[in-house]
Amino acid sequence: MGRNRYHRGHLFFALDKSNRQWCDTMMVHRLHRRRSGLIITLFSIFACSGSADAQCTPIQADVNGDRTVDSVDYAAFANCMAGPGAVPSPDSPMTPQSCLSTFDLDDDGHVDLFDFADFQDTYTGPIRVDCYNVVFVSSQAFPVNLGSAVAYDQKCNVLATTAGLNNSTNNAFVAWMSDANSSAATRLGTTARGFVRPDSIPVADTIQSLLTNNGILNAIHVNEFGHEVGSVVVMTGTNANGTSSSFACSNWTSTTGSASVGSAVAGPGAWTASGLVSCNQGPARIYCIEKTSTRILIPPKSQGKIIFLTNSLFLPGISHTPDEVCAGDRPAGIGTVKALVARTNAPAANVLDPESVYIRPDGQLVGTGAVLIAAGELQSGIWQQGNGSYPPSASVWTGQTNLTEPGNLSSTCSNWTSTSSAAGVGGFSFTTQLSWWNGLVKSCATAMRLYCVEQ
Ligand SMILES: [Ca+2]
Ligand SMILES: [Ca+2]
Repeated sequence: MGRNRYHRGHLFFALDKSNRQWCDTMMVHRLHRRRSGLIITLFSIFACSGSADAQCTPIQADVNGDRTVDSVDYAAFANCMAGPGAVPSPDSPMTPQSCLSTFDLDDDGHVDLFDFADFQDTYTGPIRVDCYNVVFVSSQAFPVNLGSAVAYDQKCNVLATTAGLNNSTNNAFVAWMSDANSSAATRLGTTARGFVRPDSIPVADTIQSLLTNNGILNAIHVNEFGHEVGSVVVMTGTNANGTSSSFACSNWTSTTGSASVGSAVAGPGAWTASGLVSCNQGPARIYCIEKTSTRILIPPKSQGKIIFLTNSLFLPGISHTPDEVCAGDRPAGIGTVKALVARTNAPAANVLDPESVYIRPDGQLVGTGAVLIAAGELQSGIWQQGNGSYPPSASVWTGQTNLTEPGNLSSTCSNWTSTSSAAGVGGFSFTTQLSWWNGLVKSCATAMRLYCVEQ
């Protein structure tokens, strides 16, 4: 574990445009803290750059060496804090010396509230963006005829550099664009792992989870600055498995024909391949993906009630009720679950608690009960089955266009008892937008999945 000890009594100062914000913040703060002392000591710029791992440098207050400063480190800090003028007397495994070397951030020989202020400034949370591969939607739209898929890589790298996300050689990113000569997956390579949004939200750990298992943890609807872009169409020319689709505006040379696109608010499969658009619709946004980090991403898990998709398909009128199908497909260790469907005598909202938080089996936040009841935009979609798998695209029975009113005989396929009713209401599991609930109308003779919620 490298420790970020700075050089005392020497004046080092340099600016490095590739530095991440946390470096800059830390430097400014140290300058400020030292103005009240006898000398102003600047820590070496080598704390922020100059090594092969320049994008994920050690931080002094990182006691467990995982390069993040988070609640684990805070617990150790609290154990060390003895107050002004006192030598730390921590519980094991910390020692007075390890407390001082890790948490005496202003080097005055004790761990006190001044160090706590410094500690807060270095706090990164469990996902430190500069330690992982960043994935974003371009803030700008680009012409569909730049000449090749590869030509968009440079656009991504310019955006990433401007946003302070790129490496020192400004080539860490590839555009998620494919054509007959180059696929996005090939340019991404096979060794990269740990993909996160610029706002520290996890997307996927491995390329396999991204492209093979459809395990998209959160949709990629933020740009390189971490700002929301909403429900935008993103041109890709790329299939769900990362290979080249047949539709790519004539290898990105023409404004005629059509192109495969993804949806920035979508998860499994549809994030890269949700449909086709005409190339004559003009410039479009692109996804950009960093490829240099090989750090394992362990996504933080939220606490809450489980909400999941059935892996079984439910056919109205067949022997099981929606609740029985949900019970049969619930994750191990989960107690009572109910189907999130409208019934003729009850709205779907009756099985939700507005005060509760709902999470997928993988621990990713879906939303509060209040947000779900309002059919609001989800933090992440309900696109994981109770058994942990992520179906690429799933249609789901819901029974009403909103969650606050009972269904009627038609919208609920006769309260889920008849395949002969004309058509019922359902949604698409792959999106975080309202169509997760009411995006489709289907013949009641259709077998589809169900959303299920822990009670
Ligand atoms: Ca840590
Ligand atoms: Ca101190």
